[in-house]
Amino acid sequence: MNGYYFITDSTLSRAGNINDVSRAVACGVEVVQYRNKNAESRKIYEEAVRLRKICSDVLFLINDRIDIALVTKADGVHLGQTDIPCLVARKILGSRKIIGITVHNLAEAKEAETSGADYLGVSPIFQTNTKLDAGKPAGIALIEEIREQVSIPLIAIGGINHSNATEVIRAGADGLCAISCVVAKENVDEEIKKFQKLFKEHIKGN
Ligand code: TZP
Ligand code: MG
Repeated sequence: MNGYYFITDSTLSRAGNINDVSRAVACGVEVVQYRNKNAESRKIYEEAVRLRKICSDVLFLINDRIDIALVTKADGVHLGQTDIPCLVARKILGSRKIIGITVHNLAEAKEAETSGADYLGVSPIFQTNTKLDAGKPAGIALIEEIREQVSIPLIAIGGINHSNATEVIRAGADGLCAISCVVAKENVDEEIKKFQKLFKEHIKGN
């Protein structure tokens, strides 16, 4: 799992989740996470069914909702520290589904890896207005610290933009997500491509 990781945000989106995800898939993103904190379950279910079809050839993950992931045959879920524990989610989902866990420090990262997480969301790296309860920015030092002691992929998130993404990648993140500076812009695909270019340049530079 690496490169630009796409997360939906219908409150910031200009053209809606269906349009944004179609564009992200056309850009060649490897992962799409459907995150919807505001809608009722019926709406989330119906949108997830549509998004699953658009994401037939990319990894399709659902934020928080194990039930929606199961019923839409998503590839997995993304869970936070206050969601269903990773070990319990694994029991429900089985060994073949992907489970991503948000972590804020090294202890949470080690615990998530031991509990069978497939990748970690390292959060928040910088200050963000997109998730108001994200906590105190950890800086890229947290990516470096976790990178040294944990071997599963690290996806950095929180306040990442085109100016600070290079230091995030250099710190050891396998992937990154930047919601507001992609989804709130008119040309979602152009913004995604800029991040994808940074990853390509990093690979070449190494
Ligand atoms: N989880 C941790 S920070 C965050 C999420 C979903 C929001 C990131 O949004 P932005 O706009 O890229 O700062
Ligand atoms: Mg959650």
